[in-house]
Amino acid sequence: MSNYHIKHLEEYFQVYRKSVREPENFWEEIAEEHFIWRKKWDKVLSWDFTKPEVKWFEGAQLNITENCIDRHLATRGDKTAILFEPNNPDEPAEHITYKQLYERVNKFANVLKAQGIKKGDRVCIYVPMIPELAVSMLACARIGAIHSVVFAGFSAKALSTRINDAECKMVITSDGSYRGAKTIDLKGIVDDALENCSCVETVLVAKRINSDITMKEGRDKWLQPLLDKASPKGKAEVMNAEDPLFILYTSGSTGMPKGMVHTTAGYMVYTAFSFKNAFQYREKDVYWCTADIGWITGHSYIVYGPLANGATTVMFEGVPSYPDFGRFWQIVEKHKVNQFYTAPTAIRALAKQGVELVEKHDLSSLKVLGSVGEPINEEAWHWYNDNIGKRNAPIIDSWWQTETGGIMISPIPYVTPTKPTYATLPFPGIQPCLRDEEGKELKGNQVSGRLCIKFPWPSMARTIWGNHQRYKETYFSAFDEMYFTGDGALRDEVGYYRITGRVDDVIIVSGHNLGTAPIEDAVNEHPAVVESAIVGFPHDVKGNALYGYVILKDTGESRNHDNLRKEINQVITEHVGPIAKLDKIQFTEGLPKTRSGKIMRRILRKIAHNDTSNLGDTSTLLNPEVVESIIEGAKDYK
Ligand code: 6R9
Repeated sequence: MSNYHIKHLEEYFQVYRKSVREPENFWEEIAEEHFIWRKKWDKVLSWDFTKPEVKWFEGAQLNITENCIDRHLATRGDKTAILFEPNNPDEPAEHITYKQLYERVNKFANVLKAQGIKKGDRVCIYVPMIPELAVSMLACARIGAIHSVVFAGFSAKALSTRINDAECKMVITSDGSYRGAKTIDLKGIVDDALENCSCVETVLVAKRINSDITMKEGRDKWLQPLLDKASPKGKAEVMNAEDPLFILYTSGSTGMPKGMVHTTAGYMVYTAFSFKNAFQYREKDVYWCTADIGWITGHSYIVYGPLANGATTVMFEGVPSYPDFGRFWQIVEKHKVNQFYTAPTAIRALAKQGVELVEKHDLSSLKVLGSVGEPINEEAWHWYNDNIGKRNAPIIDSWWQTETGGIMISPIPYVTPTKPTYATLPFPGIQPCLRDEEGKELKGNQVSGRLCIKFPWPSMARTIWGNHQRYKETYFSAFDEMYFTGDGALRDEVGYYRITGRVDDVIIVSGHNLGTAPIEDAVNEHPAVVESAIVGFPHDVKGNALYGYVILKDTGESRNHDNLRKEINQVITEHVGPIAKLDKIQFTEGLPKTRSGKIMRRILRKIAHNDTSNLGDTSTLLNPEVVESIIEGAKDYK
């Protein structure tokens, strides 16, 4: 039996049991067998959730880039590590071998050092999905600098907030970026952001779109000439197990984004282990995760997890709709992708386009399909299963968070039988539990409650940068001595988990606790509906009533909206019950979304409350323009 690579269900249960009964032995064996260390640990785990403080592999020394690059050179030097697929399909793809990656990372690391970056310094990376993004992260890790990647689509304001919070000494960026038919002036955004950031001394600029930009004397430097002069060799800095590897910001329900801090050894061990199992990666496979590296999904499952396994990982610069909505499938065919990992929002957008664009392409290489980021509704699950996997590639609906660092609850493909909309079973080492509102643990099956994790796992975030108190309050105060996820979940009759959505989305209508997620699922069942979002608004009698924002399919024919409203409420009555009927239904062209596809309910709630005076920073949205049109449309519902 191998603890590292699970191959059938019986083995999963054995491995899982061991991981719970003897967690330290379990992780120690994996760490011993599958990684290289400069020095082994003195203690596998020490933890105290009251402080909270968690340490994995204390006393160990290592460098994550030696595990992701150097150790593969002897056996996989000429294997493609990063397969870069440009925005423009006519531009050739770039195959970066492990040997080339070694040289590029060393050169970059040497440039960072020459520019005065030292172990522990923070470096902000604001780079589009081009190889320099992954290379610069690895270069930071190689010299022990802490990277803080900010999604290169965020506004100057969002960028400056993050740079200042982490007190970054350097920003790495590019002249601009391609996004479908558009170009974005990234350097201009950086210039605006830096008006408010006195901590930044140096800006390194990669050339991507050859635009005319201004370089600030003494601060801004073109990257390529520096790289050209740098040595392709270099020793990796020796890091302690608990030294921070990176900071990644995630938005809270209120206030400042939270800079989640991930540390070195535990993050490496868990992302590598979970990658191997969640995707059943085999040596010759080509793996593709469509996320942007600016999100945790990209950090863990484009860069660190795959490279720690010596995998070939695709990095796609563009968007699913360019040059047309068949682009994803064209790339799968072109590179014979074996594992494909994307988000429900992308699946729904592509499903809306019909199957003609799918059928043009040979997708027979696909062995595993993944979903992450939000609950996947039944319709999308079946579309993905039928049309992309041809019912031959299991779907792993993987639940996890920026804070958890790696996949927590997910089927293991070809091992765990899947069930639509269920994330199924916890990964080895992960001990989920459900609690009711009073904090009582709900034992047994067929229960639903708040999802908590009761035992530490190696890749959990250790703190919020500069604000440990907030870390404690957000994650360890709702329930005694447990990590609280903020999500609700149910456990079915066989112990499978289904994530039902954020519990902050619970609305109390006439004394009934209604989760918005199941009502949205019901609305989405209506054949005319693409997507919906439900929020509460104050009601004289019921306390709260429900307000639904609904996107309709574009069928070309006009339908009577009042009839549609009746039909939608009929579907809700059938699926959830009459208590969940919507008082107001506003048809809209779009819903405000974060870049990772999550609906910004905070904004919708304010609009439903008729309080649009202070909507907060909407510039980080994927589609800020939609907010105005929803406010306009809402005027008909007063
Ligand atoms: C990896 C990532 C975390 C939140 C999480 C939950 C939602 C993610 C999900 C899912 C249902 C899944 N979420 N995966 N909900 N099923 N398979 O997305 O991290 O951006 O921090 O978001 O996303 O609500 O709490 P992050």
